[in-house]
Amino acid sequence: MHTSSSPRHTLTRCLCPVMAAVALLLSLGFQPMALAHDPAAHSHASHNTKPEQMAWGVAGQAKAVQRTVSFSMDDNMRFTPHRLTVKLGETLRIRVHNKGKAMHEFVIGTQAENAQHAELMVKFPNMQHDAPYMAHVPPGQSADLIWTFNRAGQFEFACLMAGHYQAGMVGVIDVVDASANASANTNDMADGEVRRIDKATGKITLKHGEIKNLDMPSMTMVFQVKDPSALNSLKVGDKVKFRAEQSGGVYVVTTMEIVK
Ligand SMILES: [Cu+2]
Repeated sequence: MHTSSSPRHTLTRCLCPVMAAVALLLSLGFQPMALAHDPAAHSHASHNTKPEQMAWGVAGQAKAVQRTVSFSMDDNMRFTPHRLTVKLGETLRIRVHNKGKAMHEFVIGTQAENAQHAELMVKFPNMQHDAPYMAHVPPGQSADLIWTFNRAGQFEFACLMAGHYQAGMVGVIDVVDASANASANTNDMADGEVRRIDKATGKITLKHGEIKNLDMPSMTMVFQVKDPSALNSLKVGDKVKFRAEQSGGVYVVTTMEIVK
């Protein structure tokens, strides 16, 4: 385990002396345009002096690690555990062990990004990628990732080896903004009455009162439910308090409780 910190941390990942020199010059303030290189000849992510902000967080530094979480991967195409909850802003060391006889990997991303990437891996099974949010782990070996979860939301970790994602080798990461939840309990809960429940698609129809945080007046409408298992304890006619957010053009119920 190395404990070097940035900007050298990113340089140590780089095996290409040209790009290492470029990265060093950049870190000293040189302008990138003054240096010619062929970007196609290199993988991208590990060559930046500053880690790239992704929708699901940013590469973390060893000295910032707050806790270590461990996962195992196996040839049944499963991660154990398959769920991870993180506080917004936390930096984790993610230790991944491959118990199987096949190559597996652990790639953090949005659901959309992983699904698209998984499809490409089926089409081009020999593609190799390298980025700070992924680890390729040969059979019997372990690898570490250090990641800072500085974006709230629901993300995935997935194995994108050809066919593995499609076989269900995927898990869920919830990055929770504790301050947002605290305020949800006081101000931002709207009143609703359940009109329709669709467990198959994880949707609920609510006749609701004003939703202040969305600036939306009373109406009856369909919401996506962030945790569809919440629908199991509901029935039509139940009165609820809920919080809804807009996410990618969809209205999502993020918190919901039954009012007695
Ligand atoms: Cu796999």
